[in-house]
This record gives sequence, C-alpha cells and structure tokens, in this order.
Amino acid sequence: MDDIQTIDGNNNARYADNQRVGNSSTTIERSILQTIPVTNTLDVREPGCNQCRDQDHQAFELSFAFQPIVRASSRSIVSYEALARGPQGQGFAYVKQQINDNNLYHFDQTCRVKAIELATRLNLKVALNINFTPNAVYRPETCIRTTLAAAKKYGFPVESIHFEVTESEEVQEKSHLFDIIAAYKKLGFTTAIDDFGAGFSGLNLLAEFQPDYIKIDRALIDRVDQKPAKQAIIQGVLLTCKMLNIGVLAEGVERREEYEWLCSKGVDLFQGYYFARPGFEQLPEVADSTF
Ligand SMILES: [Ca+2]
Repeated sequence: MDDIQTIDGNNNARYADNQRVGNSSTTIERSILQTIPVTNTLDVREPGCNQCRDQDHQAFELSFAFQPIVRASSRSIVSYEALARGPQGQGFAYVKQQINDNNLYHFDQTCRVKAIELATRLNLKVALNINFTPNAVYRPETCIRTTLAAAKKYGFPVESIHFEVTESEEVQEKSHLFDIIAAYKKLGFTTAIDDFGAGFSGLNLLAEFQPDYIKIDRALIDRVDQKPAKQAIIQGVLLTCKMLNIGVLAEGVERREEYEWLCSKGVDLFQGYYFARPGFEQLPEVADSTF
C-alpha cells in the first residue's frame, strides 16, 4: 500500500496532507453517511436527486476494463484506471448510447459503484482511478453518498479512490467544478485533472484550484522525444506543477523513447500502451523489462 500512499511522488507535502485526511477517512465517512439523507428521503425538489432515487441501479449494461498506472522509480503499479465497457467488452461507444439527459446522474453513480465492486472482486490492492463528468454531479455532497457507501460496503479505502475530472466538454459553471473538487478532496479522495493540455483543461484551470495531480494528455506525449515545441510545453507544465505542489502523470505513452525522455525530465507516473493495454475485467501486469 506504500505505493498508493505516495503516488504523488513529486509532491510529498501535498500527499502528506492527503494522508492525514485519509487516516481519518473512516470518521469522515461515517459522519457524512449520517448527515447526508438516505436516498428515499432526498429533497423531492431536486431533479438530479430524484433521477438517482427513481432508477434501477442495475439498469445499465456496463462493465469495466482496467489499465495500470505505474511509478517508474519503484517499478511498480500504483493504480488502475477503470474504463467503462459493455458487458461483453464492447467499446465505450456501446456504453455511451445508453446515456441520455435523463439518466446522466444515475449513470455516473452506477459507474462508480460498479467499478468499486468489480475492482474488489478482482482483488485490487492498489488505488483505483475513476472518471467522472462534472456535469453529472448535481450536488457534490449528495452525489458522493453512493460512492462512500460502496467504498464502505466493499472495504475500499476512500483515499485509494482517485477521481479523474475532465473538462473536454465545457462545464456549465466553473464554480461547480471547483466545488466538486473541493468537496471530494475534503472527504479524503485523491483528485486528478484528466486530459491536461487538451480541450478545456489547461494551465488556466490550475490558477483556480490545485488537484493532487494532473494527467498530461497523449496529444502532448506523442513523439515528445522528437518535438522541441512539445518538450518546451511539458517542461513549462512540470515547472508550474512543481511550484504548485501538484503531481504529474504522463498518459498515452506508447513508445520507449517517450518514456525515457519524460523520465529524464522528472516525470515518475505513467500510463499507456507501452506499459499495458486495458484488460477487460482483469488487472494487467507490467513486465519489469518495461522500465
Ligand atoms: Ca481518464
């Protein structure tokens, strides 16, 4: 478990803060579960809450593939990202066609619970990265209730759940995104900005709030060893993150040369086909020779 607890290897201070919160997570979890109303007593005036209350949590045809996240310095897997798939391993497009404006909140909740359930069944002993869409969170304190309940049910430590937030679709209100991140951090969850450097997720986001770490998008990683402009941008991001005490993960690494260049600049956390492709309902290993 040491690996998880120091996943943010470049930023021990920030992670230490997290650990302190994490150590008291059971207490926090208990108090949150006591103070947040149970589903059937949720305020009926809140459409998002009604949606989750009224729908069957088994309604979606949904499963997950898992892709390892590794730390180079310890040559170890520190987490797995849960990627939504159809029940027979169909791609995300299959899953997406089941989502509409009326079930978005409910889908998001179901994803979290099912990812935690499956990870537990697969005997996952490191952290679990879960993607979420800010627009699918109606009210952070309420929407997290089912996740906390699932973590408790399956004995999954709250601090080992990492939430990846992406801004590839513009969030309706920036303050809503910041509220969610703040609420999740307070509860002891680890937070990450996904697809950093792509779409709407850029350095400007970090001016408003600081997650535990960012995941640099593949668009910047692709052939970085050969592209001076990408090298300049990534070194700028690394310096910024160092000054803000934010961890950095490179995602979408497909070539050894990319990995070596990034390592030489101090990146320690990686994900991508070079290490392992996602495994449907399984936890793929990473060969030692990869490092
Ligand atoms: Ca992701």
